[in-house]
Amino acid sequence: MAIERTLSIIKPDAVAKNVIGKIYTRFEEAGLKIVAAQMKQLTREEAEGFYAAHKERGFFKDLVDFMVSGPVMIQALEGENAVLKNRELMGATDPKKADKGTIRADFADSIDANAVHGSDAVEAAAVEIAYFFGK
Ligand code: IDP
Repeated sequence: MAIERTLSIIKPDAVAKNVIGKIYTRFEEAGLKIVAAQMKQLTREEAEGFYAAHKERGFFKDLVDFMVSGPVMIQALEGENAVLKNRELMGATDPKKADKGTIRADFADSIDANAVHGSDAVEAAAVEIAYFFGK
């Protein structure tokens, strides 16, 4: 299986709940290494640029408002099959639909405040990692 990298963001709701360590433990226990990390208060421009693919969606403004509502913890994760593995750890976008034991089922409150972001493909991961960490 290929060694991949993926971008993960612990969103403002989960940072405020003080569960960064618990989420990091899940990454580590699944064999994903944290190879870069930064805690950051996103600007509106950064949040809008990051989610540019969603800019025509009705929830875009709410999504940006939420992403700038407090600091986020951004990390690049590396490991076998990292993109899919992280998506499995995260669970479905809507925490009500997320499988038991996933990060979103355990730590998220709603589809807006859903605890984590994770790249959805290897190509997207490369773009997203470069967005925050450069080449
Ligand atoms: P993902 O984060 O599971 O990859 P995406 O479809 O890429 O989900 O959506 C990005 C983010 O936009 C979601 O994590 C969620 O916070 C927000 N979002 C997606 N769909 C909705 C919605 O229908 N209402 C409100 N927020 C949404």
